[in-house]
Amino acid sequence: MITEQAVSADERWGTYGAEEYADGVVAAMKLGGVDHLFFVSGSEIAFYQESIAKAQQRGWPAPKLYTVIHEGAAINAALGSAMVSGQPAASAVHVDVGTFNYGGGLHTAWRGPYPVLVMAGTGPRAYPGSMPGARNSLVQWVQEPRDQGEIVRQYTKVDHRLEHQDNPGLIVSRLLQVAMSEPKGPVYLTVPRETAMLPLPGSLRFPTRDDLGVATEAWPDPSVARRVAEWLVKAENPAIYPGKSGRNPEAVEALVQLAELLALPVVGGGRMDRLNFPTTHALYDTGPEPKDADVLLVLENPAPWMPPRQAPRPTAKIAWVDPDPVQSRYKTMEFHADVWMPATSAAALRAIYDAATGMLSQSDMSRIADRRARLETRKREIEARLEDAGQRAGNRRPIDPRWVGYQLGKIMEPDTIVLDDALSNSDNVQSYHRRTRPGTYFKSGGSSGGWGAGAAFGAKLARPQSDVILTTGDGYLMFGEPLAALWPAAHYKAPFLTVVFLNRSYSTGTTGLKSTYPEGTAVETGNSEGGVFDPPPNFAKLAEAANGYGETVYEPEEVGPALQRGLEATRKGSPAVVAVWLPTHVEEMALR
Ligand SMILES: Cc1ncc(C[n+]2csc(CCOP(=O)(O)OP(=O)(O)O)c2C)c(N)n1
Ligand SMILES: [Mg+2]
Repeated sequence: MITEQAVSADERWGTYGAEEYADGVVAAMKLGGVDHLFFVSGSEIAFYQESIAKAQQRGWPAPKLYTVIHEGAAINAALGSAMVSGQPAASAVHVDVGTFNYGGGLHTAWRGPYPVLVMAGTGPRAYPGSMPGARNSLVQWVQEPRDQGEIVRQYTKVDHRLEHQDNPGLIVSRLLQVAMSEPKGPVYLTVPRETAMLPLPGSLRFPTRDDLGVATEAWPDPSVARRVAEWLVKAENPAIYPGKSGRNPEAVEALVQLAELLALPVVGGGRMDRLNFPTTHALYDTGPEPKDADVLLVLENPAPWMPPRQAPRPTAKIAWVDPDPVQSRYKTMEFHADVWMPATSAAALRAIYDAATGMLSQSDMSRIADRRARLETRKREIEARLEDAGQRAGNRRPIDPRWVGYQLGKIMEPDTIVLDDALSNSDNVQSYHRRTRPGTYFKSGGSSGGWGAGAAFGAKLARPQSDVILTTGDGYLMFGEPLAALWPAAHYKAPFLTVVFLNRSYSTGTTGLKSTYPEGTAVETGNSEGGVFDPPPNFAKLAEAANGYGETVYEPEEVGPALQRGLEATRKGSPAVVAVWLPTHVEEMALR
């Protein structure tokens, strides 16, 4: 028996029921804000099941454990839950092999970035019979890597292997503290079975995440905020380029305030990974190209323009806001800024706003009023053009992908959450979704295909009262083991609608091939092997295989009704997949 004194303890810490180390791990997770643990079975991680079952019976704190059937879906579900709730989520999988199956989800967690606790068991190494949890299967000699943390080290803020001298509650709280402090990001914990099963005397004293304390937001130097405010106030052609700032709803509010005060257009599209600004607002997406702007404010956007073609003029003033100063998580960076503001967007925007309010002269205000009127007119023109293009798209046979975006816009409620993995069709989704509320539009934040279905499941768990719609390329959907996300969505009644742009091809292997080798043999001979998968898998049947609702749509007039049927199915509790049959990228190139 390990006495309480044997585990590090401080009198200020709370005492929680715990009979073995695993109970401390589980309790600290829940007390640290983790409601959802996405679990993929393994012989080394039965302690999570046992500990959570025990906690449920005894009324001890524990996250809810969800059975997920592939590790990629599990980690992406954790990302989806965390991005919607603003709280951490967790996943637990089998040893090194389960960790490998996290796959591209680890990249997404890091690049997103998402505050998630990513866990795995690790092969027991105690001599058989020598202690609880010791080796009892031949496979355990096979699954002991030299250093399991090394697999994920480039993609996490910190990693740790739980050991006997650790206080398990403290370690989990510490990991969650790190994950949740800016710049946020994933943390990795491996738990050897012998350690998980170390006995405790019925209770454990440890600090929660909040006892340790999550760092407050970094606030910019007021003199720097004043300098940026001066540039923006005096600018002729300013613009704001947000990327992920909307991950914090308060940053959306602060951006609206500043943009309205100075009539600053907010540029959308591109790397906009969150709803950063209401898309129906007159200042949304009416802004200049970076090369035409004289003052540019960049918010948590790793690469806002393509150099050198789109780069701002050398005389332009650039202010760049990011909680990770000079974006140190990205290696090669030729972007320069006149000031780098190491702050969160909400804090920087408020500071710039406060500084700007006190410095507006009469002539500034009249210049700003003129710009506001100009941008309002431009917005009305853009909206009219999009509406016209959307309606005209409905006349085309085969189905025009724009028509799918246009019809989707018609079935969404103001609080509908859109997860956008639509790749080459993302513009068609963004043009019509008309999202205005923070937390209603998400892209993955990374570049790994396969995020969408798992993330949509996690998002629905985190916000069950909202419809959740995943818009996805057919290729990206398949990267995400969709069966593994749809099955738990059906099982746990956390349904979402998947809208598949079924163009039976990858833009990378078709239009991308053509732009890489415009005069090449592959294009000349019409050889698109590697880029086209036609006839495609039957996605409607895939939905049925996961106990959900599915259909494939071939005619333009069927798109709207089919999307509506899919949404109705989700409202009745079933995940739904509506695949819209489109020309392949090769056929589409010939049509245009
Ligand atoms: C895991 C993973 N594999 C490969 C890629 C490379 N990739 C980027 S875009 C793309 C095409 C995706 O195809 P699809 O989802 O059908 O979208 P479409 O190009 O048709 O719009 C691919 C393969 C990736 N980003 N992630
Ligand atoms: Mg495709």
